[in-house]
Amino acid sequence: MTTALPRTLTSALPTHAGRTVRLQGFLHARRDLGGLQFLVLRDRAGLVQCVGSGLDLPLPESSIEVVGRVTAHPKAPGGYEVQVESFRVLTPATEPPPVEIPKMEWHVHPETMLDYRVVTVRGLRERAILKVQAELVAAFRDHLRGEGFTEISTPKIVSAGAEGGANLFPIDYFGHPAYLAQSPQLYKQIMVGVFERVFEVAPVYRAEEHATSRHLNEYLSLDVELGFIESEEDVMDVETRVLAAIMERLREHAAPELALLGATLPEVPAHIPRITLLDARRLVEEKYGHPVGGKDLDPEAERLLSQHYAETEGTDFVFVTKYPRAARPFYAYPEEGGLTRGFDLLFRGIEITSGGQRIHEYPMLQESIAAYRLNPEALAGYAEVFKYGMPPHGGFAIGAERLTARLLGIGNVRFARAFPRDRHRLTP
Ligand code: AMO
Repeated sequence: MTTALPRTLTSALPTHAGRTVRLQGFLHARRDLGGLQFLVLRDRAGLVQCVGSGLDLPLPESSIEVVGRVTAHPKAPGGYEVQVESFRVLTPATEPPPVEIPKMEWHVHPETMLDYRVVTVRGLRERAILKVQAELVAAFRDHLRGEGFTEISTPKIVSAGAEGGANLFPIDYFGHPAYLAQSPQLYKQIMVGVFERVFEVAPVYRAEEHATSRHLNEYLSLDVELGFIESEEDVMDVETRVLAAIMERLREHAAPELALLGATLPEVPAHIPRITLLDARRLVEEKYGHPVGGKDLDPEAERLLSQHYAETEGTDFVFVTKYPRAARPFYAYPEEGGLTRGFDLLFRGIEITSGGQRIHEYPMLQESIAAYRLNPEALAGYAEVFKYGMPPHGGFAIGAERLTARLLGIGNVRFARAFPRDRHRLTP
C-alpha cells in the first residue's frame, strides 16, 4: 500500500475539501491539455475530475488509485476537483472499450451494445437503470416485510408448468423430462399454508418464440401471495401500497439516477381505478375506434386504455379486472358468467402485473381442471396441497423489467436487465 489513508468515495469529497484523500475507481475518461492531464475517476458513488501532470495514464476503464488534494472547483462536475499527488494503476485494461463509456448516447446498433454488455453495462445510463431496479427490489422486500410477509425461495426446476401455454423450456433432468419454472405460482400458494403471507424475488423462464420489446426469456418476477383475503380487492390493495412504497424509496434513494435518465416518477393514487375487462374493451372500441379481438387486451388497447386514464383521471395506473376464464389459468377463482377474480395492472400503457384470487378448495379445483380439459394426473402435484386445507388466498406478480422500463422511459425490456436472454441471445 502506498498510503495508510482510508479510501474515500467521490460522494464524500465535499466533506474533505482542502484535505488529501485516497480514491479508487475506474479511469472513466482522460484528456491531455498542454502539460496538464485531466482524468475522470468513476467509483460506485459517482465521478470526479482529477488534474495532474507527467502521469503515465493507462487505457480507459483500467482500475486506478489517485491520492490527491480536494479543491472546490465550481466548473468541475460535482463542484470538486482533485489535484493528483500520486497515481497508481491497480489493473490496467489491455484493450480499449468498444464504445466510449463516458458518452451518454452511443450511436451503435443496440445488438452491438448487448454483444459487448460486459463493458457497456458500465455506462452511466446502464448503471443508473440497474441501480434504480435494485432500489425498486429493495423497496418491494422492505415494504412487504413490514406488512408481515416472509421471503421464500422456490424451485426453478419443475416437473410441470403452472401457467399453461406452450412457453415452457424443457430440460433433461438426469434422463427425466423437466422444465424451467414459468412462475413460482404453485409454490407460493403452498407457502401461504405456512406463513400466510409470502413473497419471492427470482428469475422465471418463458420460451417466448417472438422477439418483442416487452418479452424476455428470463425475467425477474416479483411475486406475492397472501391468505385470508375476502376477494381480489385485498390483493390489489396490497399491490397499490407496494407500488407507493417503491416510488417513495426511489424518490429518496435514486434521485441522481432518475435525474440522469430524465425520468419522472408517477404518483400512486390511494385507490387505483379499476375497470372490468369487458368495460375496458367497450371503452377502447367506443372512444378510440379500436376493435379488440382475442381474449385479452392487445398492446394497442392497453396503450389506449392507459391514455384514457391519464387524460381523465390523471393517473398512470389502471387495474383491469374480472378476466374471463378463457383468458386465465385454471387456478383463477371463478365467478358468475364465465368470469374470474383475476386482474392485470397496466402502467403507462403496458401490463406490468397479473394477479387475482385463486381457487382454494380441492373439489372446485378438480372441477376447474376438468373444465379447462387439463390432465388431472399431470396436475396432481399441484392439487395435492388443497386436500390439506388452504385459506382463501390470492396474489400477484410484477415483471421487474417491465416496471423498470416504464418508469424510466426505456423502450425495450432487454435494457432493464443486466444480461438479457432473448430469442437470439444466450451470451454474454
Ligand atoms: P403472468 O404470466 O401474467 O402471470 O406474468 C406476470 C407478469 O410478469 C411479466 N412477464 C414478463 N416480463 C418479461 N418477459 C416476459 N416474457 C414476461 N411474461 C410475463 C409481466 C406480467 O404481468 N403466476 C402469474 C402471476 C400471479 O397471478 O401471481 C403469472 O405468472 O409484467
